[in-house]
Amino acid sequence: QNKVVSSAVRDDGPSSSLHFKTNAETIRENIIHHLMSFQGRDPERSGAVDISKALSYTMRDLMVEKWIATQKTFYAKKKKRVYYLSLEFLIGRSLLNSVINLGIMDEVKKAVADLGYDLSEICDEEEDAGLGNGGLGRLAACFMDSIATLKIPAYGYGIRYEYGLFYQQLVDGNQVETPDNWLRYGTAWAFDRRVPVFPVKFYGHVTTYQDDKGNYRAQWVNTKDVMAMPCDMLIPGYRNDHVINMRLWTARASRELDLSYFGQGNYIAAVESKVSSETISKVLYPPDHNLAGQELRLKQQYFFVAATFQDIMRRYKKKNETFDAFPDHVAVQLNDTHPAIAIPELMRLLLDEEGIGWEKAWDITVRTFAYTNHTLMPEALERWTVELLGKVLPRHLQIIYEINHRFLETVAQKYPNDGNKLRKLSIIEEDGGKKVRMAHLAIVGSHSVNGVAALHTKLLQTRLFHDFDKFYPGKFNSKTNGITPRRWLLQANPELADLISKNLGFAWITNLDELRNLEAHAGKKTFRKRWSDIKRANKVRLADYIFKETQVTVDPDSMFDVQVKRIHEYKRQLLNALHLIYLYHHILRNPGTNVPPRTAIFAGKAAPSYWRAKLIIKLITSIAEVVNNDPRIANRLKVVFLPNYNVSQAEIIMPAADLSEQISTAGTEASGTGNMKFSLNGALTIGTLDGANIEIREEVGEENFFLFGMTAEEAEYEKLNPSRSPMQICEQNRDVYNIIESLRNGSFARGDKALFQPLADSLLDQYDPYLLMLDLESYLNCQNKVNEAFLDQDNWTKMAILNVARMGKFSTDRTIKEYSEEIWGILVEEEQ
Ligand code: 4GP
Repeated sequence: QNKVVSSAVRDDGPSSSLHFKTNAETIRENIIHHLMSFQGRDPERSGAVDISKALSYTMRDLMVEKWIATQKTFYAKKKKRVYYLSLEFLIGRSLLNSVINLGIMDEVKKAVADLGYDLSEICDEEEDAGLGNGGLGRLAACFMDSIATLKIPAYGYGIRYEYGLFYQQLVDGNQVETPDNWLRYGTAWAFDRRVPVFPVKFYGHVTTYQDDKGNYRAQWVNTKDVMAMPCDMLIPGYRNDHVINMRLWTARASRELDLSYFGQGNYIAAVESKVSSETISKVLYPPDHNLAGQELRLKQQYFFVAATFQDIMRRYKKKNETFDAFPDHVAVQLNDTHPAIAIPELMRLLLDEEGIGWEKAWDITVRTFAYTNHTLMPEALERWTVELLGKVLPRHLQIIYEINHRFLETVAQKYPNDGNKLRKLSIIEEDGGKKVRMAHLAIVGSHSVNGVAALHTKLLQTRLFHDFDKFYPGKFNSKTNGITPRRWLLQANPELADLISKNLGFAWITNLDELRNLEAHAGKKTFRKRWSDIKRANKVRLADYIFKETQVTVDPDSMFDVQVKRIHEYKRQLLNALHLIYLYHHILRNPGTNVPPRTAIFAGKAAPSYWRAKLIIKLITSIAEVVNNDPRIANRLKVVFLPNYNVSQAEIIMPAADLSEQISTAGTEASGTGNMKFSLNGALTIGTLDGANIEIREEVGEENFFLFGMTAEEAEYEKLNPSRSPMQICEQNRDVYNIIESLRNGSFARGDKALFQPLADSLLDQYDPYLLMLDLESYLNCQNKVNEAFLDQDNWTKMAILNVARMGKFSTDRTIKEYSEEIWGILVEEEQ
């Protein structure tokens, strides 16, 4: 039976609750109360689903009291507040996390056991809240946990999508998307509220009028309005009685049914108008790193920004008469450019609603905003056509033009007669139809711009935003990402967390640097034995899961070689696949080889319109079909693709991995956070010098990291001055030739030669932007080293322990402290 969480979650009793006494008895009573009063269920006839919901409500009750108390402290202390604006929060499940953070594990387990259930079974009933695509959304969720744990007065703001990221099925090895109807049975975690409800305007046009002081003011009129209704999700800090919330907005029609249509007897038109307003919060856009340029996406962005700012203003005005102190009380962090329309929105509120002059309004605005960039992919840089922006948000377009005009004046002062500079820095792109560059708007309108790992920030400063870095010295800064150790070790890997706590105490949970003390244990044989037993148990758990999901049997004693993340060419799942083909050929040719048995595990979603990424999935599942069914391989190589990767699946995968594949082309992955999750759970990394891999390697030591491939500088140079063409590499290396040939001769496509031809073509293309062929030999050699190292299991375990011991830096507690002190101007109180 899976143990849900360690007894090592402190046993010094429940953290103090304010009202409701938390012992197993009262928890059980509350579960029964919820079952009957809210769910209308007979406790004797209810099942795990009902109990799961009733327990969630019980946890929520506990959190509400703490949340109210927390909010009061914010008001009482007149604290500066942080607003984290994000179109995505990839939360996953909340039940187990709240039990852990509230510090009542033993009581809850007992209460549930008294009702005849095991807590893990109850937790498995919960649907994932998949309100994000990948790294950017998951980072936001980890941030919320750290913000609550560090008691920073902050709120997350976003959209309560009715449908999260699509559900991925594999049909004949191909990705098929179905809607993720996560709210089908309701969720206990979201408080739908009736107040405050705010109108959000769209379309219309701008007029001017003279105000009572004789000044001309703009007025946005004849708009179509949609109402924003708040829904709060509570986030408990780790055992500190502190509970914050994310406020997610739902779109509602401003009038239930449009009476003008209704009066004309046109009932259908009346309903249509309601449906169209409410579409705004229906569904999360699935392409990550990509811009759709669609009107609905722009409306989603403005919808949540406009509602959020009405909420911010409401709160600010309760305590302040003027706006002079606004930036001293409000910090707004923009999670990528998705909420960047907030910059002209705050200007609009200050100018048009509050009657403040431009200079002052602009000063307030810039001091309020900070912007985080999450990707170097050029296709991810959001640009809205002037036509679309002017149609949907006419007043904002005027303001953006004025911001740009004033900004370009300052540029011209610094670089007189340099039209090229103006063109490069301008917020408006002129070539090929006018577009608003949201990244430029975000940089100009913020006092801080940060990248998410050291290399990423450097590349922003030297490549993507070089001219801006020169123009605004000191505005760019780096904040290396992290992960929350509560979810990604304490919750996901309870046995390992237990072992660590038994040897080091509990301090690591909120001070991850404490893990350093594990180094002293790496040399002890009994400790290593216990460590590897735990790893094996986690692998058995994953093997069972794999069987359940794919009906493939895998050997827990084989090397679990894992690549899980969104499917993207730059992340190079294809490179991994090429190695598996090599390994397959190698074992066939050398039946006596001593390469250790390996299980290659993949998971990840491709954007529905990204056909090449989908073809890569098809290739992996096709390799799996051939390899897994070839008796000559005798189980020495297995390949699996787990469908529907999500947070809960990651929680099973991470603790079971031996090898973590972080193999993006150097200079393309901004940071990565999966790399941190693996390493914190004792997997060794095979990786390139990209994103946070570089910093992970620095921390864990180069001898505990399998490095291959070019540096970002080399990759950049090779793109312009290739040292060898892919064709030459193919001709010079027999193994490589055989790999490519097998893509072309239909070996993995039931004889269909055309199926994977596009992949072979891209590999042999002189201009492959991801340089797979140039890194392939180095990757294959490095995988050989991995094989050798894995044969010495005891030493492998030692390296794994050192990896975990040195991961302290990658806690989001550290990341959030840096944001807080260096960007938001809020000192984090040390409590321990
Ligand atoms: C991701 C980046 O690709 C990843 O490297 C980074 O770790 C993560 O953000 C968090 O900063 N970007 C996205 C995106 O998910 O949609 O742009």
